[in-house]
Amino acid sequence: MKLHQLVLGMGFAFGLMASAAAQTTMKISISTSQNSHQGVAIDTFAKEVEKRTAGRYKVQTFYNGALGGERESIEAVQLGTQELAFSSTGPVPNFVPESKILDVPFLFRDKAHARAVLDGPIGQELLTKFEPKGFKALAWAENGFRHMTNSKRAVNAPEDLKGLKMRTMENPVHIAAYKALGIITTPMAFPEVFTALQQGTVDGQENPLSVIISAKFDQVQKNLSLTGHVYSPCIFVMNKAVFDKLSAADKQAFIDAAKEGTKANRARVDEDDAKGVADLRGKGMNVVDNVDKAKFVAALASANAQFEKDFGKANLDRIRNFK
Ligand code: EAX
Repeated sequence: MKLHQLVLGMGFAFGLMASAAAQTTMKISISTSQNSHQGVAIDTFAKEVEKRTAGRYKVQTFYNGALGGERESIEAVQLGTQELAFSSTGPVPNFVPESKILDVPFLFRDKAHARAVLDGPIGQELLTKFEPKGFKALAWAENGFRHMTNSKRAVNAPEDLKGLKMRTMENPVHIAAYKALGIITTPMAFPEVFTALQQGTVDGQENPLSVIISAKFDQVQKNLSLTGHVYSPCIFVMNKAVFDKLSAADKQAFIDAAKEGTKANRARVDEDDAKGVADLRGKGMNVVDNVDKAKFVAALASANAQFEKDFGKANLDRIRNFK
């Protein structure tokens, strides 16, 4: 072997080693700020992926809808222009219709119930429904229970909602239910909501305390009612082709990293729920904390009858009765 062949050969071998050790960078995005329950979810995920793959994979984190709203991010993941996204289920039915059942109002009793369903067989089975659509759903996480805010009046009962123009997520289940409550629904992507509230394009919106606080909606909304009308799940989604190319061990690393992200996310939602009302009162919001939920449930009777038709009463009962 001539010297130049040896050098070439060594160079080739070295190149292979270098590429095996090379770092692959992926992107993940959220629509809320870094200092939020979604921020801790993706920051924890990124840190855990890096740790669990010995730095071979790095996850770059984007906040505040910097890569687009939730629908755009999920679409980018489906197309593969973005590897990962963390999103509420708001726009998910447009991609995976089976997820709709989770967006039914007053379906879950409390966070413990919702988390148990999502971590149990029902939630795990729903994760698999993402696969034929080009996603690997890594884990469920959450926004928490949604409450209503508006700039017009204190909302104590459904009759106070009549004629209020409220921004909703781009979610067919929410839209049908809120219409039944008398709300004038205006679906809109999250990054546009603050300005829409500020300019009065809409009177109100609904989101969990975690979102209301991190998005500073108290600056543009006077009234908060603790309606807790619907649980808002979130999900870690990954492009399926990208996931499928990982080694078995790396696949597990990504799933475990998402589970760690979920733990941090839920802990932060609990913290925000514990101190959120006092915090928002301190910032000048008028908070109605004794909403008559039975009246809201009653006002949703016709919408619920439709949901039972669409999703199957047995499927809804399976979730309602899950212990
Ligand atoms: O995921 O669009 C919404 O209201 C969501 O709750 C928000 O983007 C956080």
